[in-house]
Amino acid sequence: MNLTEQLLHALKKHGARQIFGIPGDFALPYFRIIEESKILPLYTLSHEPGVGFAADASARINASLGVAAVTYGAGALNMINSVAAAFAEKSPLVVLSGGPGKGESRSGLLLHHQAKTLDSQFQIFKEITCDQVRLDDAARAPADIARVLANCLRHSEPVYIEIPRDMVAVPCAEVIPLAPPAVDQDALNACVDEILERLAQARSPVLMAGVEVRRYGLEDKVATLSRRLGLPVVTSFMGRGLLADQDAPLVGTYMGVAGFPEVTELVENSDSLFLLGEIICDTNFAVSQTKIDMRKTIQALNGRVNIGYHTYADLPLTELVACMLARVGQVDKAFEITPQVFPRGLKADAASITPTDIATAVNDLMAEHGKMPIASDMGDCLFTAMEIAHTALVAPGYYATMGYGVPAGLGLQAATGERALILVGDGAFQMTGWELGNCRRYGWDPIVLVFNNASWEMLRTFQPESSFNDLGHWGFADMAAGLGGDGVRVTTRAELKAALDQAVATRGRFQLIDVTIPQGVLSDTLARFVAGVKRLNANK
Ligand code: S1T
Ligand code: MG
Repeated sequence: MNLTEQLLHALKKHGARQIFGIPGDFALPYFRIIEESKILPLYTLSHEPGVGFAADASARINASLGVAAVTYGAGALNMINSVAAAFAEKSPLVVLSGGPGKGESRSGLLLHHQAKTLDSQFQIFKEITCDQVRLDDAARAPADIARVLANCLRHSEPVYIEIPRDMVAVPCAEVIPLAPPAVDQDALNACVDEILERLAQARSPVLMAGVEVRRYGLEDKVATLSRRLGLPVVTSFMGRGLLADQDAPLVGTYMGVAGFPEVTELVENSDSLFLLGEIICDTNFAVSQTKIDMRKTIQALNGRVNIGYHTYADLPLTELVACMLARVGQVDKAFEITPQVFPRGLKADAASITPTDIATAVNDLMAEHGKMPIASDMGDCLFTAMEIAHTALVAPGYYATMGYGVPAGLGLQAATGERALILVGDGAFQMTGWELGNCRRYGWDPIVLVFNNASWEMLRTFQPESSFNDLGHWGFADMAAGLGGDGVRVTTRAELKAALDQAVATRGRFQLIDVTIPQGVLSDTLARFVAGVKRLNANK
């Protein structure tokens, strides 16, 4: 077998289920092998940021590797932001890039797509990946690929694999996956003893499930652990959607001053907050009413456990959860929680539409037709998602890049076969919404809700005096047919309900609902967030 085929088999063995990509002349040779070998299905999209976002979403929704295949230079460097988002949010994304062959650097000519040096791209990707390799030696390639893919899964962070175009068809041995490193059982048991003791002594312990719980495929185990320990569970803003399909005592999403009061009170009054796989970042904790004393928390992240002022190193989350589960017996504790209540019963009248009306309409829709997984972009649409009943959600809740929503919804349907509900603002749709034009080729049919307030509204809330936030109204509904879908513009709540009913009844074509939202009208959640941030800033 050749080097590319061995790489593809290795990707599949490590959990990859499809590849998203855009070729170029440095990539044509390996793309041909991808297509002809049929080892993994290939979906080409229209712009590399979308390729990265779709591959990232496929990794998150399946808790496995996502694969983004691009050409050298113009392709790979065009995807930097998507890979940075995956790195920041611990998504195991594999970047495959074509590259110049060995002899090409000796021509004495500068190569097209070359930035500074031929090695610049490799160096740039070092900053946003946990491991990298250039496959320029077939003898070393199997071990290099095994190491890089093992690190991608172990750290749940992107990796970079450059395939020189003169190496793609070179004979190559099989890639043997590496066994995970041994864990110090004494340290693991001591750590679990200490955690269980702290939780048992606490008056009001709370478990906050973070993204690593999903990345390592631990949601069902964590749900069981929380029931056995009698721990109410919350998620952070970034962790929204976690445990949605599990039997867990899930209270809701913590957003400090912007969140639901009963969740804020539970978290900020806890005397033992167990942060399981949670990234300690500003979008998750900056809006705390009372500064959470991180020293009183138990933090398990990145293979380390911090308790008070000491750290247990090299304890993978998977091992920690398994060891705790083995200790907590077989019986669930009986205890009550007050789960977050979500808006229901949209008045289908002639009133204009607010983002919270959209959440209400979606809650009604899911109550009638069943849950849909959601892909959300950054903007008020993501704050509105906090008002939608718990369901699987992929969104850039920490790195906060725009452009994620539509490609991520396509990646979600490619990876699971499930129809996605996509939430996206008009500004973000201008960036990557056109990827919808690829749905027809692949039979994808998401329902797309465009929050069209003709504005970069999140920015206007913080700087209302700037007119550059005015975008003017784009008629996205009119553009849908040309892209192979159906589009409708709605301006009243009655029209919104009718459009959603029509969309859910129509399969095989994407359904775009261009929702006109009066400028300055925010979701209840974003309004609380903005007021809270302004209040916190005023008190600094
Ligand atoms: N460019 C990219 C790729 N991502 C970003 N997050 C930004 C710029 C900055 C930015 C925001 S929110 C926002 C911008 C430009 C406006 C979003 O507009 P739209 O999609 O219409 O949503 P809404 O009207 O609901 O705000 C964040 C704060 O950095
Ligand atoms: Mg907008």
